[in-house]
Amino acid sequence: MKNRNILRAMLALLVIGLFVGLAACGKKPPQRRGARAGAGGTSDLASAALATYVAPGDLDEYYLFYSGGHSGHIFVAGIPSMRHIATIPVFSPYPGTGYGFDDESKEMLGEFSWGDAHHPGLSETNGEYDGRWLFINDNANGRMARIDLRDFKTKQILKIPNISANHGSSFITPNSEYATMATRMSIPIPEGKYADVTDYATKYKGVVAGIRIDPESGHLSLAWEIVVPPFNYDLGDAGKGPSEGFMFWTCYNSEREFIEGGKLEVTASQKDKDFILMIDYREAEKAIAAGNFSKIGGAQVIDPADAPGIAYFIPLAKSPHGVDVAPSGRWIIGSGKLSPTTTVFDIEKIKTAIAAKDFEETIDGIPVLTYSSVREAEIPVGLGPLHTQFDGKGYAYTSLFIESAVAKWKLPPYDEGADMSQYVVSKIPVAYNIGHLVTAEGDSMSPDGNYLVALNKLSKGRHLSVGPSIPESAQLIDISGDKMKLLYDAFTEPEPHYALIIKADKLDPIEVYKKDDPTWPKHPEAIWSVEEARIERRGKTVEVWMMAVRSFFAPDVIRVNRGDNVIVHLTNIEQTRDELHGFAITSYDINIVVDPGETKTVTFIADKAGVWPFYCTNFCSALHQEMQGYLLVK
Ligand code: RUQ
Ligand code: CUA
Repeated sequence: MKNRNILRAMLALLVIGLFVGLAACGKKPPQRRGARAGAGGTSDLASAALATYVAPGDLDEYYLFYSGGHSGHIFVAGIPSMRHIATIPVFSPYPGTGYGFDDESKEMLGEFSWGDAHHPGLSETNGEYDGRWLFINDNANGRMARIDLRDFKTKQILKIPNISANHGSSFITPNSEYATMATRMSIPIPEGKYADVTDYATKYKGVVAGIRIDPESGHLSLAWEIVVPPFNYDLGDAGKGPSEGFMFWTCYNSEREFIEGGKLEVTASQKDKDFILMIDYREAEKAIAAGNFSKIGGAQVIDPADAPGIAYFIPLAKSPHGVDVAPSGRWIIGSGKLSPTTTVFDIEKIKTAIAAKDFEETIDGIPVLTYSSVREAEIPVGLGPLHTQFDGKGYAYTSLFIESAVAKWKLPPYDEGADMSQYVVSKIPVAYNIGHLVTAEGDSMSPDGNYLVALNKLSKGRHLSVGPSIPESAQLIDISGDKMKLLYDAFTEPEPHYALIIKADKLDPIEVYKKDDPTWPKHPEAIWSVEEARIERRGKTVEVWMMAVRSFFAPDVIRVNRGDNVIVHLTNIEQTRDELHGFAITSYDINIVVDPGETKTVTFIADKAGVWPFYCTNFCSALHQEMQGYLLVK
């Protein structure tokens, strides 16, 4: 850290020197870096440069995990440098790490070759990120995945029935008991059942689910489902502190209709209010234990009409998007996209209203709490409020899509009868049209409040042009002081939705898979010496135990007959960090990568006769080019 401060001071002198130099030289310089900072442009380039500069060899303070949207991946960057350091493939194959080519990852991907990764969720202990697992939802195919943060690899993809387009996911409860899932686009359930859209109001259903997380292994399994009216369940969050035990989802289209040709954007915005759905998951556990459910599509599904106390609706300004629980757990913040305000609800008032049966109406067995009884305040944050994050110092930050800005505002308490606009303390423009935003450890019970990343939907040319499809933009904003300051523009592949920021020292990833490490399951087909390398034939199956080490494969010739079923177990016996080997067979569409100490299996039919070289794809030594062999198919 001290070295870094010295470096920063030196850099400051350099930057100042550069400006003086430019001013002194009469010739007009080429466009200076930062000259077009524009929206959210910082007035102080030198201090922004210092704040984001991570010297060569120095390390970032935080990890940023951003979802890759329909690329199916998660991107990893460092903060404050915003340098991209890794891509974690989740729902889509990724040749760079051989993901989706070996038997295990292929099986995990199942019938799908892509997914739509939206909301990463970090495992928590007592409401704090514990750095064990990262979860992410697939908005397209009713799935959720778990990534192990010891090796940054996807370990499980769980598909559950009845959830159609899982968007309100994956939000994690304070001790990682559950992750959430929810239907974004209602359908008749189970999937595969037919009903015309003209029967939307009665035959289509939404479903929300609790996904159990095994406390030891992180393994995901379906715990319960609850059938809910055919609204569009959008964003979610898990309660904490006084709201622990509850899950929240916003929903739109409480008009519960899908009119052919009627444009959902119009038909779903008729009513003045939509809702936040609130689920008491301890009641869900009781209903399951009492056998109070029916089996639909293989899942245990609870009907709230038969389980009073399990579900409530909280009215909210129409067409809401984000719902976020403040660090204390007391305040539930919901934003209606079409209202210039964000609404703060009080969990204490919610509990009181439930106890007093203070309901406006009941929808499909779900009581609607009286709005005026549970609302704490409406804050005039600005146009198009979407998502809210927190700094741990009593402030909230709401993204304003239409206004292209972030509003910083104060959480309760508020003075009686006060003009609420005074609590919106500052705003910063962003470039442009912000969707999600994330603060350092912002979903935990003690956010750090140093940095905020604005995940913008449109960047409109704040980078070299790459044609009509331009990168996604993420802006790093300093929120450590009273005024928010723009520090840096970063860009990624399509398409980050939500992101999470965790302190770097909370993660301690492994460097190699140690040969005798008891904490990793031993691969049953691993081999560790040339002597163990072999090929065995059983009928039409040829099984190969192969090892890779700098810079050869053993065996390096595989002889088979056309039509044989070939199984290759490849172990990389290196125990040195970053000594990876690849195994690609030309024209066979096979490309696996093994990390040091890792074993992977690939099974294929040798359906092309001829001579097919295989080679190592990862540059591993000076003689990497020589690391090759032959698949001979007679
Ligand atoms: S969404 S821009 Cu998938 Cu989270 Cu809000
Ligand atoms: Cu092994 Cu290149």
